[in-house]
Amino acid sequence: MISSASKSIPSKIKLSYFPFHGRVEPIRMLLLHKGVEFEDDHVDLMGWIGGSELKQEAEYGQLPILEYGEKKYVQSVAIMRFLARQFGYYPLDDFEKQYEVDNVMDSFSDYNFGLIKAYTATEVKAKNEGLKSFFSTHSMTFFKSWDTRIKENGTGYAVGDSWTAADFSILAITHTMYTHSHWNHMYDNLLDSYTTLKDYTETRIADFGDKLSSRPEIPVNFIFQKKVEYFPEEDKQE
Ligand SMILES: N[C@@H](CCC(=O)N[C@@H](CS)C(=O)NCC(=O)O)C(=O)O
Repeated sequence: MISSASKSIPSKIKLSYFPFHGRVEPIRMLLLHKGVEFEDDHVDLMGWIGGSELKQEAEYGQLPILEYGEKKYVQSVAIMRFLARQFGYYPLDDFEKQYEVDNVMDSFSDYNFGLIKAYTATEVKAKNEGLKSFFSTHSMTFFKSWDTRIKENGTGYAVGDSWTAADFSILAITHTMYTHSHWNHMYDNLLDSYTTLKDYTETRIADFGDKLSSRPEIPVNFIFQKKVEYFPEEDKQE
């Protein structure tokens, strides 16, 4: 059992980010799982690019921004750790377990970097190569590692025997395989080779009840705002 640092929850919690999963989905999941009321503020991307007031004011000129009581917090992983400590999802006095949780939180960022790299190619053939590599190699590498971790931990959680920030980091990715296959058919059956990870995802997501499924759907990232297809015909051309 992991104890939390503080029980006092401010009346104002506002999480500002663009209207997609991106870096913020584990943070949203943590707050939803805990049942903490927060404003899920979806910032207009075009306004932001146009130099909105929020962009001018944001430390480092980036999102996400968490308003927590009177203070604003930035840097998604630092925010995640801050909230995890507050709400009992971070092992406060066990250095070894802290390392394990941090390891998985960092792997979430690396997974996402691969996604961005694959989708930012503009030329079709290059994008096809990127997509294939993202789904067949990059994703599999991370799924295999998470599958092994969960199997070896043997408790149904990523670290220790209860929910930690590591679980939200993994589930923010694997839950997508179930919810977004209509956006991108390449998500279909992607978890099938990793049965521990698949079972874990289904079990842990069930713990949320309807907290996740009752939200309005948002895309995985800005590139997924419309259906993304792999173009096999283009791939055949030299
Ligand atoms: N290390 C930062 C990176 C933040 C970041 O790159 N945010 C992107 C969105 S994912 C952003 O604000 N892009 C718009 C901009 O830089 O103007 C974090 O993890 O919060």
